[in-house]
Amino acid sequence: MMQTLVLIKPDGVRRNLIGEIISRCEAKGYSVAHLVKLEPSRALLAEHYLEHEGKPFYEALMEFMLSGPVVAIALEGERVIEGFRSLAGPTEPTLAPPGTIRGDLGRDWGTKVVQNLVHGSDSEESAARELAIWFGRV
Ligand code: DAT
Ligand code: MG
Repeated sequence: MMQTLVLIKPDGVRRNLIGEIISRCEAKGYSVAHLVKLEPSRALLAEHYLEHEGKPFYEALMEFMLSGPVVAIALEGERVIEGFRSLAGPTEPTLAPPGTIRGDLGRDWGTKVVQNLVHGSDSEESAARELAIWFGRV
């Protein structure tokens, strides 16, 4: 069965939105295969965000992701990779359509890095890579 990596970022955890976000995934019909709340190391985050190294927002992104606990979820179901991206909505919460996680629950807080509550893998290759980083072989 297909899986994707979902992260509830520190803003989502701080705002007590873990249940709300997981509810939306489950209501859509996807299942939580694995779940852990943790404070990731800089090394783990550097591996996760390899593609963004060197970008102007990279350091702010790392600081934000290190600012508190996150929840990592292996979410499961047919076409769940694209399905979760659709549930999450586009990167910019200001422009994300109502009905999406980022559109309903997020906004611009004037920070250097966009705080948008969730991460979702963007392809089968990313999902395999990211699930291995966060969950190893489980
Ligand atoms: P997504 O999370 O929608 O896949 P991404 O992978 O391009 O977006 O970027 C990772 C995160 O970095 C994103 O969730 C928010 C932040 N980010 C992306 N582009 C940004 C930008 N131009 N300015 C500030 N933060 C940005
Ligand atoms: Mg991405």
